[in-house]
Amino acid sequence: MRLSRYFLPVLKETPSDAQIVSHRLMLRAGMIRQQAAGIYSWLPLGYRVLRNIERIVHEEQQRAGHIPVLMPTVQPADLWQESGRYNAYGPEMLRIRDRHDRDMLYGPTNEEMITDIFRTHVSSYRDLPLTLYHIQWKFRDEVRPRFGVMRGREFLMKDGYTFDVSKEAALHAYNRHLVSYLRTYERMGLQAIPMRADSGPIGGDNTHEFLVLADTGESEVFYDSEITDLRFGDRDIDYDDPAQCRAVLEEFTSRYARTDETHDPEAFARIPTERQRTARGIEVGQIFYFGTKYSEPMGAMVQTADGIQVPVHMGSHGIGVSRLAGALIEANHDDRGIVWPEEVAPFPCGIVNLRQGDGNCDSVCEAIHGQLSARGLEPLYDDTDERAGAKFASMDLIGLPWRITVGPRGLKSGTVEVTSRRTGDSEEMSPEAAVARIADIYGRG
Ligand code: P5A
Repeated sequence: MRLSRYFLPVLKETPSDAQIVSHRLMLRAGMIRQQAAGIYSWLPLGYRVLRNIERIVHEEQQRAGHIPVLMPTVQPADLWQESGRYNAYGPEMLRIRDRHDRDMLYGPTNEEMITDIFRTHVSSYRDLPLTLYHIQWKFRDEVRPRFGVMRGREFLMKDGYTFDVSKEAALHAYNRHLVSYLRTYERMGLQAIPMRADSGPIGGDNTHEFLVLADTGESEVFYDSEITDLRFGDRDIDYDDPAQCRAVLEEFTSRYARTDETHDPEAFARIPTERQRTARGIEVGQIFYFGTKYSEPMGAMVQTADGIQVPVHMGSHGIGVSRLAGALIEANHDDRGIVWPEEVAPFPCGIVNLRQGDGNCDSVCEAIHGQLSARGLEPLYDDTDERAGAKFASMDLIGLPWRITVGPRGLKSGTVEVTSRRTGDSEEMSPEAAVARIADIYGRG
């Protein structure tokens, strides 16, 4: 992508209304534009990041055997009247009336709708277990939308729903989700710690939130410091094996880690003092087992192997997809801007031409651009007439993991410079070696 033809409205000034660094950087890097309180447009650079986050979430969901669907954003109120949540949900729900005076709503979550789909099409234990998920926009009329996409009113969520014939089977689905979430966040370069939490309006008493530690997080959390040493890594887990999933859950949830809603000061005090930690965290996901809370009132029944009709056991599992864009920046930035982890970066690398219009510089940049693009690694090529300092500042701000700098001085000896955004380390090499290096980093060598 040539910057001269792209749409990257970076801001020189720091926006005064943005209180946290990720919000400031998203505005300055031209990733988002606020359209109303808590409602954002995703500009090209932000949209690329959002799509990358979505892609990882999709891949990891499907790896765990979950099936993608797409439900609408607007829902009829009757489903929510059936479950009893229409009144219970309160002013956070955006209620809409259509031209026929029918009560509708912009979905804050989809337990009711998926239960309706299930009861229409499934009636036997033979069709279970089943997990359906989608990645769809939600609306919650939050009292205090703030921090940009972190607490929006309209936001993108991955929400998955599990259906099982028994509590035991449903708990396997819960454990499997916990494992797949650990893997999902780690792939994005994030450490998200499962913590015992409160279930709020979703219901049930089996729930964990996933928290990314950050000073700007909205949740206060208490944990045993040993927990931050745990890594999921590249374990090869059989998601269909309840014992393997349970073992991972036990490993990651046996130490004390709780949000303030479930904090137990006495239990916390029993951890050796030097391991007690109080911090703030960003909730990037939450999983719930709530049994028959929706299936019972909505009549979602299945026949068991013994021929008995029982309400199906359900759970729901959410990932804050748009919030993750902010959380990733909170966890990956320095005083010059964003430092994207490679998996989610909007472009794998940038090319800076230090002397636009110089035949040699231009043709080397074009060649690198073409060769990387041909390998599926489309770079962002700054082919504008800006001075070098401004080009470097913009590249640092938008945080592409790698930069290839092409200038007349280096080309005299046949080299370009490859620089890591994270470490700042630079290395000179031939243009061909630079392409090979980037391809190698991204596994396209
Ligand atoms: C689980 C999936 C649910 O809604 N029903 C379907 C369950 N859970 S949740 O915890 O309420 O939300 C899931 C995740 O969505 C993100 N999130 C938000 N992101 C941005 N702005 C908001 N206002 C917002 N509210 C929730 C969080 O990451 C949360 O964990």
